[in-house]
Amino acid sequence: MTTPLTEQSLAGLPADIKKPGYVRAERTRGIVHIGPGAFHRAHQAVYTDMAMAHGGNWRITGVSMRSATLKRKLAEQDNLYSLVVLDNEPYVQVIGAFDEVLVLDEDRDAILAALTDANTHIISLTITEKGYCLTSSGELDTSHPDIINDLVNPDQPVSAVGLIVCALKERYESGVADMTVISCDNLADNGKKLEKAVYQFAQKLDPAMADWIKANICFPCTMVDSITPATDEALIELAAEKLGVSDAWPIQREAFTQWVVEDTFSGPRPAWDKVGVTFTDDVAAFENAKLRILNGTHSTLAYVGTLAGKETVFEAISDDTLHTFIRKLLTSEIMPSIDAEGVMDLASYADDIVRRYQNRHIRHLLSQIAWDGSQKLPFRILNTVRDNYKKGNPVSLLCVPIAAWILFIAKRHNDQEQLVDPLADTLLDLAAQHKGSVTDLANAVLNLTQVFDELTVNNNFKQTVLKHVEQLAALNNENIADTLETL
Ligand code: CS2
Repeated sequence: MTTPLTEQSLAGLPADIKKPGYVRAERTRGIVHIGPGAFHRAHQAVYTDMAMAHGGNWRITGVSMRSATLKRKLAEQDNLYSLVVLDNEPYVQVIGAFDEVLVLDEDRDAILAALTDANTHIISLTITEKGYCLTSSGELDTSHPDIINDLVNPDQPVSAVGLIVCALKERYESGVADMTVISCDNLADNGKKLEKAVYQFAQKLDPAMADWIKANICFPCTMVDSITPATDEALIELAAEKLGVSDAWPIQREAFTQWVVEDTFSGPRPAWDKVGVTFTDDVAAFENAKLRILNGTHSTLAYVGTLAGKETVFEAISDDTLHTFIRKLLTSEIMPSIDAEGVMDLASYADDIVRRYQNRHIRHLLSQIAWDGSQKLPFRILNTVRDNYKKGNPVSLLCVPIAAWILFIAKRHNDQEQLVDPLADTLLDLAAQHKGSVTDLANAVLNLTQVFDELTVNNNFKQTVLKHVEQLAALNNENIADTLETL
């Protein structure tokens, strides 16, 4: 067994490995991050690590809502881990920002203490779309079991919203509003949605507290971006080879990274502005462009690419017809839906994104992106469909990923493979009921208001999706890609 990555082994790492630019022991916690998965550790934690070289106590306590694996693995290596950047000029950087990882089931008291600590000035989140417990119209879902639980037991929260309100209650009682809550998930208007969910939750407990939160606490909107495939064995081996010591949970990502944050804070923040974070008054254009251009085409590649027999983003985008389809979808239906005049050049932004998909060093599994379709597609595709209807623009190509998602559900059911989605039970039940007819299945899925909201009664939308479902269902893997040429 090789020596693990620890404080002790840090000094002896090869010279080309980047290390924290500060003395870890001298810095204390300033951030509690809920959901310290690969994306957070490859993105916000890296910015924070680099910002600490400019000063400040901004170590991060991670709060895992479920799994204890990360806590165990990082604890054995003094909460250090390595970031492996896979691009034309690869490099490895050891990140020291974490001070510990806590797990909700095991460390409730320590988590509440960290959240209410006077030195914690930022609560940030990467909990994915489903973690916000919102209805399809963006309200707090008070029928969600976690929210029901937390409203009855507000001191024993199991939801992120419940945890945040616990932390803010302490600030409300002390009257010190020096805390900012930052959503870093791929949701349109993420800060506003979180603020509303927190407000609606707090209002049910104590309206005066809810009003205080609204008046005093900032929830900036953000756009986060960096392609971060899940950690696998190959990465663990590569990290060990580069480091000369073993890292039980390294992370990987492309060199490109972007973080745009609304410049509204109710307390101090790390020197993020010195390490590449963009602060702006208006994040909406950035957010819309990223969600629709990147995440929208990512999900399209995930479902259409899987039907066409591809395994990774690189494989899918290397297929000429898939590539051409993505370009057509971007120029004729996605880009015209975004109002970014004076903020960014959408055409070159989209070109750069397609180029990022062509990074041969990154093995980003389509199956990873295909997770949670019922939660992702509303932000990535359906909002674009809605805007196109409003503007009188076409929606036909946008209906292809929706059709492909429905066929993907049918395929998972037929192949008896797991469907990772909070609505998996409902979706697989529908697939079982309509096993003989994808048209019937599509009709049933398109009636789910929790996904499609008012589009469930839009006949034109439904007919267009149905047409694509029938067309794509009639094909086998090889000619799915070819058929896209005819759409
Ligand atoms: C991806 C995103 O897994 C997914 O659904 O579309 O995680 C994507 O890689 C990031 O948003 C890129 O910033």
